[in-house]
Amino acid sequence: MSEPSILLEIDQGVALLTLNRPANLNSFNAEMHDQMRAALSQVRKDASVRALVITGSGRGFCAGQDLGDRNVAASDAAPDLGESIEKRYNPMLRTLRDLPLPVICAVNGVAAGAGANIALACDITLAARSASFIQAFCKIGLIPDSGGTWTLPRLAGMARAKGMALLGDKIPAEQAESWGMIWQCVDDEKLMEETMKLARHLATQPTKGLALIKRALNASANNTFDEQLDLERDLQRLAGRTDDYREGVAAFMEKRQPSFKGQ
Ligand code: T3D
Repeated sequence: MSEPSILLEIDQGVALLTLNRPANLNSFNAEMHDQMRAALSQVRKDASVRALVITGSGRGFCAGQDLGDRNVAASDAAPDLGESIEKRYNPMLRTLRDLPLPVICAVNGVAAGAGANIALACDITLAARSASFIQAFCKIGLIPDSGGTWTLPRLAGMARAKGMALLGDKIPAEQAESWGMIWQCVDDEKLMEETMKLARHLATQPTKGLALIKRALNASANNTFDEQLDLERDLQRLAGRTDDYREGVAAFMEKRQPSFKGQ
């Protein structure tokens, strides 16, 4: 039996999802997309999961689409990439963005094409010092997808977004950190230790509140200040009704550590 393309382990409130086609730098083929969809669905349905970590096996994080599946003869019809994006990439990106829990990405090596933009779409992205980000699309005549044309200018600014997208240069992890594209660059040998420490911490926090924070910040990109104030009012109303908010206030008043249940 062949190795699964996606590995999923759930322990102590943390789901660890590993992209697992190392011989192809964890690039996505149809089977891997199917397994990814199933794994994300499992994470969404499992109420015990309070943080998700995504990483890659082997020396790369993800090289985007498996180009072996796109190598058509000159006489054959062009593949419908719009359909691939509509049915596979966009649902994955929407799920990552909408999951009501923190999604942490541990970029263990090169992240290219859709692989780079999956990493940048996560809520908190850490990268090994030896990792890099490449908007490889322009080198094969494509445009950045998986949210890249939305994410890049917002994270790095338009000048850098255009430079990265039009040139396809390799951006080392330290530069990605200094440009504000990722949360933190860490030494290679510490990447998983640091990532899991962060994920385990987040898995003990007020999950519903964290989900509302994520929702508010994601919405801010398209809202006016006034609209955002209204959204904060509505989401704070929801946050104020959670058990964890009650517990947070009680623990503060009683000068003890809170015990959040994610409810
Ligand atoms: O098609 C649609 O559905 C639309 C959606 C598109 C989304 C996209 O992601 S399009 C962009 C696709 N990705 C790329 O263009 C990146 C291609 N890869 C590279 O440019 C380089 O591999 C890297 C810069 C990422 C890494 O370079 P390097 O020198 O460290 O490694 P390598 O030797 O190029 O790759 C190692 C192996 O992985 C190699 O296989 P081999 O020779 O050892 O048998 C290479 O062919 C394979 N590999 C790397 N990327 C892909 C891949 N195989 C298939 N598809 C890949 N994308």
